[in-house]
Amino acid sequence: MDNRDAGAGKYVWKFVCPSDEFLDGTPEMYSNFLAFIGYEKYINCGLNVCEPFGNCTRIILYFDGVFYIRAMINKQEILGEVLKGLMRRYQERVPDVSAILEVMRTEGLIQSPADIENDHIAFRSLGVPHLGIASLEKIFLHLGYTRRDPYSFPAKKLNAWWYAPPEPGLPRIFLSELRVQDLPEASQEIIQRYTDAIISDPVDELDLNNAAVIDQFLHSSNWAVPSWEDYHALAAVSEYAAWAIYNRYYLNHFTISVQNLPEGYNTVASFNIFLEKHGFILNDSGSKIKTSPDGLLLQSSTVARMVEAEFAGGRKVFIPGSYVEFAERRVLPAYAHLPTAAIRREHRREGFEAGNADKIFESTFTSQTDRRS
Ligand code: OOG
Ligand code: NI
Repeated sequence: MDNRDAGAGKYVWKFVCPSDEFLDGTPEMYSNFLAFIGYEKYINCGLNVCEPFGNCTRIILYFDGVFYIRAMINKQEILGEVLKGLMRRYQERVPDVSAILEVMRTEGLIQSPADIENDHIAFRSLGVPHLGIASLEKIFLHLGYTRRDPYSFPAKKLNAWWYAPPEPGLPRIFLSELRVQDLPEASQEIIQRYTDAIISDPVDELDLNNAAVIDQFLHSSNWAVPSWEDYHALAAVSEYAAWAIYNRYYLNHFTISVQNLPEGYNTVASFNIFLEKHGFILNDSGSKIKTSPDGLLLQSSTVARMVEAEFAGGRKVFIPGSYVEFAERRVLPAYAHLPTAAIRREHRREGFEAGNADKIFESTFTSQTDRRS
């Protein structure tokens, strides 16, 4: 297979037509046939290319007696589908998502959920060979994301990177991984019992031009469902490890941008008051508002709700699921003079902050989730 970019956000995927019968006809025959079923013909670089109408993405072309099928794929469309799939399952699993969207709507902050800007989404992973950030990031790099800055969390034994989206309207991505080799021997052994069978990067096996394939991968497992005993033993050492081995690549959180909400709700401080008035419980590790040293990135998050997990052998136990985050990105001093209407994403504080993130991770830790009961 030969993959290459065709520019302008389009992706060309080319392979020799697998069907021998295509090799029998003349170019004219196929041209006429394709025109008959609605394809438009034009000549490009000496190749006869049949450009499909509308949203149809398959192109058949012939050159020098060899036939190719070309799928012209818009990466943005694939990314849109992948994000939709992630959000759908996340919303099903995290009742706070729909509940927050509903109170935002009934109180007139938004007309519909589509009005919300998603600041970022986050995934967790296990840093073992063939998994972790180096594996997971391939999906998002392929779909147009750019790797930006790394973060280190020595006490929690975690690494992270953030990724900028191909377009400003799309969420940033925060990927973290557990430094498995830094855990005590016994915890490493537990994790390896699940992951040792993975001898190559599973993302390398995926057709990354197929949204359904990516969606399926992100919501299925590369390793066996853990036993309660293993989950419990890992949680005693690293609650992140326990979360990741059970929940895998389920979305850890999405993040409501507050700075563009109506006056009175457009700061994390005021939005927190709104959330608490409606009964949502916020992570108070450090403090409810996590503020970067430059004062320009403020974040808060709900405490993850417990979800019923079924462990190997059928034992069912409630464990921390996913949560919702809120972010306020203030205008950079260099753009302080701009009128509000002229402020766009590039005028605001970018990236993340290790000090904030360190506390936000605890949204799924029992020190926080116990506060719900
Ligand atoms: C990620 C915590 C960090 C942020 O925005 O800094 C974070 C996690 O809980 O996996 O989301
Ligand atoms: Ni976050």
